[in-house]
Amino acid sequence: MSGNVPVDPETLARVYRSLRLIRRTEEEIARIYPSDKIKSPVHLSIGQESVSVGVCDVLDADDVISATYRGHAAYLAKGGDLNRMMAELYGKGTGCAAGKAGSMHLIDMGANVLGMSAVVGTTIPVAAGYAFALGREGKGRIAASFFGDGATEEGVFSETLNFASLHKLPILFVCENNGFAIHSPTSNRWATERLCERVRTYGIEAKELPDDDVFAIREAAGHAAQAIRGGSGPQFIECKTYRWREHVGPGEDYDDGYRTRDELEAWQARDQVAATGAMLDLAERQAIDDEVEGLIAEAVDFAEQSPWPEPEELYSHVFAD
Ligand SMILES: Cc1ncc(C[n+]2csc(CCOP(=O)(O)OP(=O)(O)O)c2C)c(N)n1
Repeated sequence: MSGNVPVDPETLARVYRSLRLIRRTEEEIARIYPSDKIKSPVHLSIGQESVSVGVCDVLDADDVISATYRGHAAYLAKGGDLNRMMAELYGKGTGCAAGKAGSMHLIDMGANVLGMSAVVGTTIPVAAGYAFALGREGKGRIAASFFGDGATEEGVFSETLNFASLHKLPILFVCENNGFAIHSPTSNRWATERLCERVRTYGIEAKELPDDDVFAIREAAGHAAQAIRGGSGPQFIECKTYRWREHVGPGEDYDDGYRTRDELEAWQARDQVAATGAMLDLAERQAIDDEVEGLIAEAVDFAEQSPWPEPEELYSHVFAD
């Protein structure tokens, strides 16, 4: 790993467990996907896990997050229920959205994970609205909103930054800059790469992290969260990261001509799951790996054994009760 952030053994084990759970869950999703048991498109975060894990590790249980259709990592890092996530991907009635929404629309309000959306940028103002309510509540809770580099091109991104700064909302904006919106690199889409500079014009402190070092992300998020709790208003971090798999689906796309395998290999060489695992004592690491495999096997079994939604469920959740 590139960072030199000191870390205590408990944090290391907790961070590794979270990274490993997300990586192995998504690898299992990719393995199952061709069987057609998973009924929704999947946008995998493999390679990007450290952003969700580094940020969520400094949040409290009653803090709130929003994320996107590429949301397995944030959902799990915040403590979303794995069984109900897997059942949701299978379209089963026990899923976290009752089997009606699939991978792109995960939600677990018990873990303070707000509903995700397939529509780029839309969960940013939702998180700000929630942060507005948290500010009025006055209990020191904060919101964190995860989104991709592509989402920063949506008008609602700028509108939300302005509103959040004006009203000093308790919100941490987290841009997962994986360099691409589907197949378009930021260099083809952005007049300048200086995203943080643009954000600062709204009066928001912004920090750019050059790579996906999980402990550097965790440290930056920790400082930002502390400032927000102290009344600073919104904070912004941009984390450079890399999506290892195709935009949507379980496979790779290095033959599509928009990026090279060399680029991937540079990121894989600093894989945060492997790097944090290598810092652990072998027996402790094995115990975590075994626990993670058990949880994933249980979740797959739960999804497979769960019933389909009842036909009469079709009309529930359409309007608020
Ligand atoms: C409003 C809107 N415009 C376009 C799309 C099509 N679309 C789906 S994903 C995507 C790319 C978004 O890229 P980014 O925000 O960087 O997130 P990433 O997929 O890299 O995680 C686009 C353009 C959409 N879903 N919603």
